[in-house]
Order: sequence, then structure tokens, then C-alpha cells
Amino acid sequence: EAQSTCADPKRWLNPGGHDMLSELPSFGQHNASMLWGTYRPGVYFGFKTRTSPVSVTGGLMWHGGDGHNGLPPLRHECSEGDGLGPYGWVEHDGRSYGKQDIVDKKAGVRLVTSMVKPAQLKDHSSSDRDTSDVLLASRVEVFPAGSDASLRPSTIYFYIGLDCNAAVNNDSEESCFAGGTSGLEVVHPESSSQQSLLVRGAHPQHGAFDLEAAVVSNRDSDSSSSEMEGVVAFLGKKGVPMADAKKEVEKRLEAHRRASRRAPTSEKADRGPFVLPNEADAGSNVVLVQVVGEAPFTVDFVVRASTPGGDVKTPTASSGDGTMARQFVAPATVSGWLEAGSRSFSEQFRERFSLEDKGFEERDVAAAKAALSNMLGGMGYFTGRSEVRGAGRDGGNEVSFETSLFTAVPSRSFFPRGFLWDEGFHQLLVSAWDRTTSVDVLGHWLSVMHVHDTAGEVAGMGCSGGWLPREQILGEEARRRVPEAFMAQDVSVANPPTLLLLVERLLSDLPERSSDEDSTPATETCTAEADANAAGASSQGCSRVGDKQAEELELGEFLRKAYPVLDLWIRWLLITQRPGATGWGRQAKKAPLGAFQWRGRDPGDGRLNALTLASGLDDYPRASHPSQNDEWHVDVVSWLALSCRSMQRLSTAIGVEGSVPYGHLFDELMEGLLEFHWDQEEEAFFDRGLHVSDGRLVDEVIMRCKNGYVSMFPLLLKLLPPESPAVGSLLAQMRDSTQLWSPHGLRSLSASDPFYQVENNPGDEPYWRGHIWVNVNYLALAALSHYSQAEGPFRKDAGRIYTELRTNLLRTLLGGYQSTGYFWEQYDDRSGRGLRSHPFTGWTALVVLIMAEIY
Ligand code: 6A9
Repeated sequence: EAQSTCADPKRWLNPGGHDMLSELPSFGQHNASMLWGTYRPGVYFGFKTRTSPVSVTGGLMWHGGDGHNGLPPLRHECSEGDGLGPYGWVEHDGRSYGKQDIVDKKAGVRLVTSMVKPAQLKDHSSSDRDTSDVLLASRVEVFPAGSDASLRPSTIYFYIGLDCNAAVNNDSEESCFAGGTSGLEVVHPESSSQQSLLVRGAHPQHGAFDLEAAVVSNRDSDSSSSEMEGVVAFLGKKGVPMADAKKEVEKRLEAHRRASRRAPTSEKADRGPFVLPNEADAGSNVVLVQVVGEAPFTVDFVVRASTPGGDVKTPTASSGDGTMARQFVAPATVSGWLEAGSRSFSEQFRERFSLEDKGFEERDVAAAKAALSNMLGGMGYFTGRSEVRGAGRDGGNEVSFETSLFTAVPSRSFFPRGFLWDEGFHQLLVSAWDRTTSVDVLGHWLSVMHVHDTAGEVAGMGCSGGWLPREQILGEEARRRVPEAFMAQDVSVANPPTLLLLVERLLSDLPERSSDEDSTPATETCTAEADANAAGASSQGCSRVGDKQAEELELGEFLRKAYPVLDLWIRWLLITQRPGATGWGRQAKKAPLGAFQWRGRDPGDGRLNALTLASGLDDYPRASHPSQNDEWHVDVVSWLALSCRSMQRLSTAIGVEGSVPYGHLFDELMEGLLEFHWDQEEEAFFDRGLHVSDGRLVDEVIMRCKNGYVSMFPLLLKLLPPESPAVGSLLAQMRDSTQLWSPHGLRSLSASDPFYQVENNPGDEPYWRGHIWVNVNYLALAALSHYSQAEGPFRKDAGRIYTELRTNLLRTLLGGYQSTGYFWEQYDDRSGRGLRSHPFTGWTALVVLIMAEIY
């Protein structure tokens, strides 16, 4: 496989195959069940189909109080600037059900938005109707918050449309909107009630669907009915990219405001609130449904597969005169589904993490549920093309192949897109909840791999394999959030291969193989038999065991498919992240094996210290004078040693012969780590580089004093044998309050380092220079737990530090959540306060695994 990739003349190649997963029959059912979901983490509430290039897309907007000139700002994309507080998923199982609580005091509302896919519910025995035609039901409950009468009535919009988000340079947009094979129409309700609406649409591949929108009263029937419970209006537009749906409303709001201004004072009062014109273009690709009402009110939006030609004359839930071909799903039915979803989420959560048994109080269990729910509710499906720096013929940027990525995101408000090394951490949590989803995500990430035709045979390791872009900016919505200068990714820039941590987790789910077993899994016969007998009971016991075996078989099958792609990636890292490697696949200048550097340090641009984005630890201080030859980093060697060890384990587990002697390489890298980075005097691992020391530039000096996360990596990744004296030294530095130890967690940089909490540029807040990051603290706990269990001289120390660190972190993370309603990107090592982006429920959500002690 590797050979043919080397020889392939194509510039960009996707060696895993975009459809790697769907090729596996075992994922067919999974993909079908995951077609619809809340896969738009960048908006407050929305959904989308996992289809490309066209997806059915829906989203919520609402009036956010009084804005400039009386124009209410529209809430839509998650943004810290909106000043909401707090908002996020309080329950979400990643598959069938979720519930979000959004507090928007400035708008005078609190919204509860829920989603349920009844056919996917574990327990739908409670349902009073057949669920098979219901694709996704959502409910928006609007409650008043605060007593500001000027904010009344409240207005929400829910839109549904066909999104051509994949279009870059308009290449597929035209084909998406043209042709008339797909589109939406509004079917007018015949009842006099203005409280419901039916939108009928068709997706080019997935056929016809209906959106039922209906206002559901929240009130007791005997309470006053004088208030407006909700009036429904609509607007349908043709040829509007989904990313511009909001503009359509803004334009009309603006016009309404101008008209109101011009109106004579006497008429002003009669003009009432802004309502959409109840018009739709023929062949609309988006329909906006508006509901204006006095909170509290509730609106259900139910998407169903529509019966072709079905009579939709009377879309009301109330009358039952038998002449109707269909009825709206009754609100009580939706309520029943939501309750069933909530119940089963809580049961599953208790079963999986047993937090009550560990003594956690209810409010901390709720915090843990929110952390997991935001991770799962924050998963997105993105379609588009990456931009690759300087890869075009003229040296300009090149737009890469179209791809789709299913991934979790670090932060919905600030960077709702995929990041490579974040994802490995995310999936440690997701896989503890839903392994199949993690396998799905891994498959998608591997399918964004790029292989370049200049890759050649290098250093006897075969062709130089594949690059995974660190940041995934796919599709128009994602692109709009990124300034042009940051759009293109560089093909020499790596990112830690944390997805291998997931691979190791998956391996632990595979049955042990003895090394002399041939590559045919012994379970196959039994499983095939069990499958054949699936309907009957004749396979005695085999079918029950067989189910488990079938799952293992699928995982083994997947890993065997993934192996060559992972292999390309790791060999690419081994070849490109070397001192002297000047480009993709070029022969490195002679550097000893075991010496590596993160490529692509920026030149500095007047900064105190050039950034190293590839490492993931952006401004962590490195050599003062970046050098392509004379600079070697501890963390990259550590990640590569881990990679070799994982690849070795993987190939043994699935019975595939490694393309490279990974076990042997691991030993060499470990030797390099000790030989080039271990400083006997300080008893620590340090980077080497051209560095100013005592006021003069020293060549390839070992950088004493730069103690922090980087110098801990050989321990963090459990690379050191338990009996190594280095374990003792690193544990001592970790526990030292003048270095990494703080009462709130491990700080990223020693408090004694000259760069500790120093800004890199005026106004450039220190980032990885002391603040506490949860991903690395999680690795530390995992390592401490490991060393506390392995026989060795430091067992007791490791156990003691483990307990203290876990207690400190839980106090910081759970305390922060209780007081602010958010999880944060990082935490201040002096005050323990949450800092920067929020909600940040990427790796900070690992708090759940820390609580449950799953490492
Ligand atoms: C750039 C330009 C207004 C930075 O969590 C994602 C990453 C981590 O992988 C990395 O380790 N974060 C950490 O150092 C956030 C990166 C955000 C990039 C935003 C957009 C500014 O736009």
C-alpha cells in the first residue's frame, strides 16, 4: 500500500479513502442512525445531516434585546460578545437526545432547547406512536427572564434549508442550488390558527422531508389567554447560502425600523412587532419560521420523512376527523420522548461513571454531566476544503480536496472547528461513553490525510507518507470565523499524534492475541454462525457471546484498515520533524537518530520568543534563536517514542507486520532522549538549541531552567521505566511549589523560569507560561496512577502526588463551574480562576474521567 502511494502521481491523495468507514458493512447501521444530529457546534442551537456536499441544515435565532437604533441584535452563532450566561448542554448522549439551557438576560429570556430522535432512543416502549418516520424532533421553550417590559414580546426564528457549505470558490454551489431537484416550500395551514406551519423539502439524495412547526402553550388552560401565545410567520428564499440566512432577517428588520421611523406618530403604536412577510420564493433553499409571543411559550419543530403525495391539507394536531392523511406529532408525544431520553441518559451516565459511588454530590454529578454533554453536543460535521500554504504551482496557496470531518471541537464560542491534537484528548472521553462514535471520528480524521507526490524513499523508511492539517477550517461558516492570514496550513507543521492515545484505548478492548496466532481471528466462525442465526435461538450461547465477538471483529477490521494510514502519518512525523529536514520528504542533514524538532517555528517577528504552534504549546519558551539544524525538542521525541510504541502494540494486536521496526525505533528514540536531553546536573530533560545564556549566544546548549510541561513529557507519556531514577527526579520537580506545583493544578511553566507569566509581546497574554491546562494535567494523573501501581522505588510518592493533584484539580474545575456556569480553556495558577475561551468543553471536559478515575 505504502509503495503504491509513493508512486501515485496525484498531488493530493487521501489514502484512507473518504469512505473508509462506510465501506465497512458494520458501520452502515451506525451511519444511518447518525444521519441527523446537532452537528453545528458553532451556533447556539441547530442541526444538520451528515451528508455532503448538500446537507439539510437547521438553526435557531432570537432577538437579543435592544441594540443600536432600536435594532435588536440577532443571536445565532455562539459568541462571547453576546454576553450570555451561562449556556450549554446539560444533557446530551451524542446520539438520540440532548437538552440545553441558555440564559440571555439582556434579551429578557431563558431558552431551553431540546433534541430527540425517538427511533434511536434505547427505550421507546413508552412512545404512544410509531417513531420510524420521525427524523429529529426539537423543542424550544422560551421563558421570561427579568422584568424589563420593553423586551416583550419575545421573538425566535427557526430556519431549515439546504446547505451547500462545501462550496469553496463557488464550484459546487451552483450545482447545489440549480436544477430544481431539491428545494423547500411552505404549505399553508388551512386552519384559522396562526400557530403552526408545515415546510416541505427535498434533499437530492435523501428524499422528501417535512418540518412541522407548532406553538405549544406552556400555560395552565385556565390562566389568562389575553397575552399573545405565539404568532407564526415565515419567509422562504432561493439561492441563499445558509451562512447568510441571518442577513435575510437583518435586512428586513432594518427596513421595518426605517418604515416605523417614517410613520406618523399616531400610527406608530399600531405597527406592532416586526413580522416576516409570509412569502416564499419558488424553489426556496431556506425557509425561516418566526414565532412572536409573550413568554413563556413553547414551539416544537419536528422533522419527519414525508410520504410522497401525502395530503397535508390540515396540519393540526387537534382535529381527528379521519380524513387527514397526516397529523402533526402531538406535543405530549414529544414530551414523552424527551422524558425517555433524559431518563436513559441519566441511567447510562450512572452506569458508566458511578460518580455517586465515589462520593460526589449531586451538583458535581450535574457538572460532570454538563461536561460530557457539551463534548458530545459540541460534535460537528464539516464539509469543505483545506487551504495549503505555498503549495500552488506559482507558490501561492492551494485549495485541497473536498472532505468531510466529524469531530468534537474545543470551544463553541471561539473556535468551533476541529484541532488535531485536541481531538485525541476529546476522544478519550468520548470513547469511554460511546466507542463506536470514537472509531467513526478516528476514521474521519484519518481521511483528511494529505500525501504529496514529492514524497520519496527517505532514510530507508519508505515514502514519507501523510500530513494531517493541524487546524480544520472546512466550509463557509468555519472560514468566516478565521482571518485570511490564518487560513492556510503549512505542510511541514505537525501536531502531537494524540490520536494514538485513542488507538491504545481501543486496543485494550481487543482480545489478547498470542503472537503465533495467524491473522485470521479465531472468533470468525462463531460470529458468522451467530449472525446467520441472529433470528433464531439455535446457536446456544454462541450468539450472545457472538455479539461481543462481532463487535471486536469490527474493531479489528477497522484497525487493520486504519493501520496503513496511521503508519504513513507516523513515518511522515519521523521523517519531517528532524533537524535539517528542509521540506516535505527531503533528506535530512545528518542528525543523530533520536534528535527531533517541531518544524515551522515562526521567525519571531519581534516577539520575545518565536512561537512553536506545532507542539500545541504555542508560546512555551524554546531556544531564543530558532534554528533548522541546531535545535532539538524533548516533547517531539517523547511523542514519537510513544507513537512507535503504540504502532508496535497495534501491529501485534491485529497481527500485521510493521512496515518499520517500530519496537527497535522506540529503543533508539529512548536512547536519544537520554543521550541528548537528559541533564545530569539538574536531573531533568531539556530542549537543546541556540540560546542566549548568561548574556551570550551558546551553540546547541542544553537549556537549563526551562522546566515545565515540556521537560515532563518522558514521564507524562509513561515512557520511563518505573525503576528509572529519572522518575524520582521528575516527580520531585512536579511536586515542588517553586516549580510546577500550584494549589490549583500543575502549571505549564516553572514559577522559577525567567519566562514565567511573561507576555511575549506587549498585550500578548502569557498562554503556556504558567497557566494550568487540563489536557496535560490529565496526562500527569494518568502517569501518576501508572507509576503508583507499577512495582518500583517511587510507587508511594507517585500515589501520594496523584491523590493531591486530583483533589486540587477537581476543586479548581468543579468550583469554577459552580461559580461561573462554564468550563474554561485554562486556569490561573495563582487564583485558580478560569481564563480565556469559554465555554471550553474540549479537553477541559476530561474532568469527567478524572472524577471517575478512568485513565
Ligand atoms: C485562531 C484566529 C479571531 C491553542 O484548542 C485549540 C488550540 C490548541 O490546539 C492549542 O494547543 N488552541 C492552543 O495553544 C486554540 C487555538 C485557537 C486558534 C484561533 C483564529 C483568531 O481569530
